[in-house]
Amino acid sequence: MDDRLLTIQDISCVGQCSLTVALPVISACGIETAILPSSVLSNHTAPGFSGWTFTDLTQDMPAILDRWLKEKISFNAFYTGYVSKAQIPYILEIISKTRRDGSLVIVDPVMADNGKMYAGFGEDFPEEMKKLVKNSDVILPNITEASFLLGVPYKTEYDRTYIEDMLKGLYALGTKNVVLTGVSFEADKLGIACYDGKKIEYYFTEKLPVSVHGTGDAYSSAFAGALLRGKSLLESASIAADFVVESIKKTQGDPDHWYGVKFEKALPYLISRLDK
Ligand code: PXL
Repeated sequence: MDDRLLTIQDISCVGQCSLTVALPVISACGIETAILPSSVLSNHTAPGFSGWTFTDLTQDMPAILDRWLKEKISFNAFYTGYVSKAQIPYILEIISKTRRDGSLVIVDPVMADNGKMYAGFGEDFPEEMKKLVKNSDVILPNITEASFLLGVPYKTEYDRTYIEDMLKGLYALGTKNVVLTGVSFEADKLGIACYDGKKIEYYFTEKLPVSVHGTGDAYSSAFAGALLRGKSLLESASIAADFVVESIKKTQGDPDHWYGVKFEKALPYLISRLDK
């Protein structure tokens, strides 16, 4: 049976994040991508837009699962992103009832960045997210999300001990692999740290002097695509980091494109890396 991945996250109609990134990126990797929209927003909630519409789709989840079970639909990979607290029990049920043997569960615990929770996420969200983390094969938090999951202070200046304690703390939540994003020990380098319970590995790229919204979703989507294409954890994490750098380079210098990354222009690069 061919791979079939299910990604569960919101549709932000405009703004280049979540499903409007995951669907094209993972499909471009050659992987069949099914979607379960968690909510529909007119645009994302990050700074820049003055407001947004929000339609919660939790109530559709049981009926959709019911249909899928009647149709005998199954998945060998799951990738979850921006979801609400109330959706986590449904997501766990969907995974347990539609998973094929040996399926892969990738959890991006989307909730926060730059030391702050995103609009609409309560302080009790990390506790619920830990249930999804516990049932995952890989988690992809940024440092802010890791600090909320672990209840440790968020720092912008840190050393290896801070990062490596985080990796070990996250692993202890029950996941099998941790990929911590946004790690930087030198001003001009940005990267990731991976931990599989045995060894810690790092990968760094050049640090571009901009911060663009939606790079986390581009990262996790490319990571999921690469992992399903058979790349190792570190290779997938590295390819995804290079893809994000390429996407940011394609976006730089266009002030009209302040809301997200032009990842489309970097898809040929991503595909060429996967074919190597
Ligand atoms: O990229 C994370 C994300 C996803 N979805 C919505 C968001 C954000 C971050 O702000 O607002 C709706």
